[in-house]
Amino acid sequence: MTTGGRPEVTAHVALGANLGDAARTLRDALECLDHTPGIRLVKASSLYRTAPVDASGPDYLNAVAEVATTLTAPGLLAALQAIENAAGRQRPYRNAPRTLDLDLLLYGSARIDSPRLTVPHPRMWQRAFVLVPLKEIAPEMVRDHEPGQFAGQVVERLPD
Ligand code: PH2
Ligand code: MG
Ligand code: MG
Repeated sequence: MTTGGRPEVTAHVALGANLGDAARTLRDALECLDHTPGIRLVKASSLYRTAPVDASGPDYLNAVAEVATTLTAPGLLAALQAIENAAGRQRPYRNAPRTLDLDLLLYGSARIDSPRLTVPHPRMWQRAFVLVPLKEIAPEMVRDHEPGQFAGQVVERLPD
């Protein structure tokens, strides 16, 4: 909690990349998050190599971060998009291979359904590439959604 300002909210962010040096990009993005005013990195999962889901192209590297933020949810979304853009993110078509994808999964206990932002992320509970790293850092969040049910989705933890 900071004195005087907005109280901190715990939020969870999914990181993904499958173009370029994905490991470097994800590590840089974690650092960038921590250096963004109003965002403090609390925990980061390991990196995971994952097979593309509903997408073509190379395998992804994925991770999940827990942050504490004094930004509003739209403010946090804007900060995530700025970091994506700085990493050279292009959007030629839906689910195209990308240098960096930062998705807001959870913003405290908020439920948000606006044209630009849906929280909790509507597809997170079907995606082992989100739930396996989320379970590593916040097992209580996935208690009712065992990643074991995603037998067909290949997720391999990389050594640190
Ligand atoms: N992101 C997608 C679509 N498919 N598959 C994997 N393995 N990892 C991702 O991050 C991912 C995906 C859309 O954002
Ligand atoms: Mg995504
Ligand atoms: Mg995205």
